[in-house]
Amino acid sequence: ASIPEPQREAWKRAQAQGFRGKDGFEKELVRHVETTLARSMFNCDEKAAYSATSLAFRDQLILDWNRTQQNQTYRDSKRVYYLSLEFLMGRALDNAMLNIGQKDTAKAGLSELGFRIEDIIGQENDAALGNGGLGRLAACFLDSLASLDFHAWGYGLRYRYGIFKQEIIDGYQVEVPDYWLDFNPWEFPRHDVTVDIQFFGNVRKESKEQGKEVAIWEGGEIVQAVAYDVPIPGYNTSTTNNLRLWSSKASGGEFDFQKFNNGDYESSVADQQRAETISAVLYPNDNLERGKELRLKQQYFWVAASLHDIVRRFKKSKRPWKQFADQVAIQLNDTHPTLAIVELQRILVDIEGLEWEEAWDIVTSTFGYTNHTVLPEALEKWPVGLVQHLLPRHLQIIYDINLYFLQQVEKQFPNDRDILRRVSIIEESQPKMVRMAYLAIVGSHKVNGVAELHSDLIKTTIFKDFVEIYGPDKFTNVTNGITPRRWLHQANPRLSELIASKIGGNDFLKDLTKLNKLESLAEDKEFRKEWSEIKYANKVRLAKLIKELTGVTVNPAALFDIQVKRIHEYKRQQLNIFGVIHRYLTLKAMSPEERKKQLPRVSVFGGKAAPGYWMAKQIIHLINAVGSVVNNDADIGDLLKVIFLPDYNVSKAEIITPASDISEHISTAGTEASGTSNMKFVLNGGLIIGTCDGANIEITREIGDNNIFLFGNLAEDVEDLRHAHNYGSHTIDPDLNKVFEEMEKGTFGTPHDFSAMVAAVRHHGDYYLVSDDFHSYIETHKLVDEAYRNQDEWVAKCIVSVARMGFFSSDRCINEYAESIWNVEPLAVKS
Ligand code: T68
Repeated sequence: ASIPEPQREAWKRAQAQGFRGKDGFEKELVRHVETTLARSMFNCDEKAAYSATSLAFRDQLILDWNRTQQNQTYRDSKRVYYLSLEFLMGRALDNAMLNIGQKDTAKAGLSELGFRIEDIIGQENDAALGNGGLGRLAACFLDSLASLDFHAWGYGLRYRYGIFKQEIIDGYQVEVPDYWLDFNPWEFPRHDVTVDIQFFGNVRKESKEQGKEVAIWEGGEIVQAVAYDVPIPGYNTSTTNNLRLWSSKASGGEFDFQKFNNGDYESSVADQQRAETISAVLYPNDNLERGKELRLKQQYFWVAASLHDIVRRFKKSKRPWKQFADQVAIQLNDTHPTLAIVELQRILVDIEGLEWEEAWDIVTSTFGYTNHTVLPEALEKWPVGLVQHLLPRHLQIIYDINLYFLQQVEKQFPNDRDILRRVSIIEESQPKMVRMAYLAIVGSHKVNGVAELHSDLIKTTIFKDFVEIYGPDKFTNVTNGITPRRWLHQANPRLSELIASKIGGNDFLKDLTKLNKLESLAEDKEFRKEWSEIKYANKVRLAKLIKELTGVTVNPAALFDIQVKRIHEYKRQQLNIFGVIHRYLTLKAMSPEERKKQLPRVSVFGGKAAPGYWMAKQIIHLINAVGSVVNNDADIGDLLKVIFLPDYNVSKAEIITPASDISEHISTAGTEASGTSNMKFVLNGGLIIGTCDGANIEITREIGDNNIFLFGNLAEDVEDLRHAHNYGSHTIDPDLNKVFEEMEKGTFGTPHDFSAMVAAVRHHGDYYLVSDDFHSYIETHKLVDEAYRNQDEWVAKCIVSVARMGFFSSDRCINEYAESIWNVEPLAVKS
């Protein structure tokens, strides 16, 4: 349906143009208020100003976005498809303004019209389509892919409800639904891009010519997938990539008219609602899989729609199938999209008529799989019966994949029967289970972990047998990274500006290793002063947020100690709060004179607990209970404040991260695959206290071990310690025991409320090694206090650390994926 050649000149004369300068921006803003929104200067509130500003910037983005998409089609180069069930994007407007390079223009324009840009930015709901690190990583990757001019698309689900909003009521977490779509200018419904997705039904075999059999999957029900596209602007480039999110709808329009006309109105509406349920809500668990049918439906729905789209795009190029993997790289963000492997095999064999081996070759060359955890409770498994019921043909294909795979293993290890049981994609348990990680490994050409220690651990523990089978080269490491655009430039504009002014411009935002030019300034007194002033201002900004959200006044001159991340026993917020209680008891035991010599501290916590994770909710309750005692204790005053910031999310992280003096990354060694907030905090000039876990180890290597506070047992000793707890003796650290005794006295409210947390350490094997690490944790915090007293040295440490953080850009990370897994190169839009 393209415009005929002779008419294209007229088209070009009429082509849309972006706005220029402040006046151009104001004109567009007012136009959107007055026409798009049908309002006027007499009823333009901040929400309306936000809407109009977004629409003005959206217009700019669309132009680049269209050009990028046309260019990518025209060049017909290999594309990367990033399949993730979560994209934790946060807000889009600020990011769009900065990436386009027009934030100052907007600021001046808005101010002339009577608005403060911060207030306008603050009107936007976060796009919170993710739980934590895994979802935020996907968002950082999209930013880097676009900023580096890679031809890449993200595919995800358009949840009507993102991660729940957290309220704290009487010290307990209460979940409130996150209905975020009432006005979302950043998405484009593509009602013309739909895919019918089949569920249930049965499989029939039909004989074809030469005794060939084909499988026909028929019956069951159809749900329609509708595409919603979100533009992803690169920084300082016109490349604007696409994130396609699928929304579910009853097939055949609003509802079944046949039923409706037969008078069965209720059931036609019920069908519609059942279809819409698929994309209704994000599952709020991080690092836990609960095996719910609706979750499997979500996975297949999204995977099938995405693959249909990818295959359709490939077929337009009229290339032979054997070129598929030269044109398409699909990265699986964890095992959630593993059914894509089965679905592509089904398309190639059942629909396109390829032979099994030829198809399987294409499939395995196409996929890469990223693992994000070694925690057994997070490894996905689906009951065979459930898969059979929902996706009968897919189960057959899974069995065939497994059969071929096990035959190969048997040939390779003829005298080892047990290995077949161990590596089988089907776990022979009661009920039988499909092991998704194994399926993902067998169906991919590369498997990667997300930090060095983690990638080593998966090779020696959960995937050990597969290293024997495939050899070590199939397994690799790509250490995570973060985008410096959002996590430095956007979150900490003053620091970004200071750095730019000292090292000769903004280039570091696209080549973060350029930060190393800062190192020589660590000894510069004047520079250190400017640096400290910015940190202080960021702490004032956080103190204001704390006051707003909790009513507690904190002193910005105190040491800010922050732990913000999902609440999980393995992340050990309990260790932190036990440490805070210990500090409180120590202060209480001091004379007033002695107390005066102590360093004031603010302990900040934030993070959501999965709604069904009872122990995590107890931890939140304890933090709040300790806060209400400590914060109101006149003996203590400013010496210690304990804050639980409700509803931690991306936009709050942008305020919290730049304000830390020290942040906590204290997981039991070997449990946190990487962690990414550790990188964000150091990049913003905060030091960290942490265990030898995940990316902490590589951060230490980069910034130097004198610039980080490491403590605790090592991963290699964890197993023995756990064994000793269970079968030997387990004496609780005496200082920790005092903390427990205080809790049992009722100092922080009803002791019974916390008895399970105490028992987990004392009587249930202390699986997370809280007692084992307690002493070294407390001692290390003393070192933190001491170091902080010497502000000159402290600030120098911060500067040197920032200077050495270049490695942790998600740009480096994406370049590694591109080279070692996807085999793609960047291609900028021709201007
Ligand atoms: C995180 N995983 C890792 N999972 O815990 C973290 N899980 O160490 C790592 O830095 C990050 O991934 C990025 O690699 C998660 O965030 C989940 O959120 C999740 C969600 C659903 C099911 C299982």
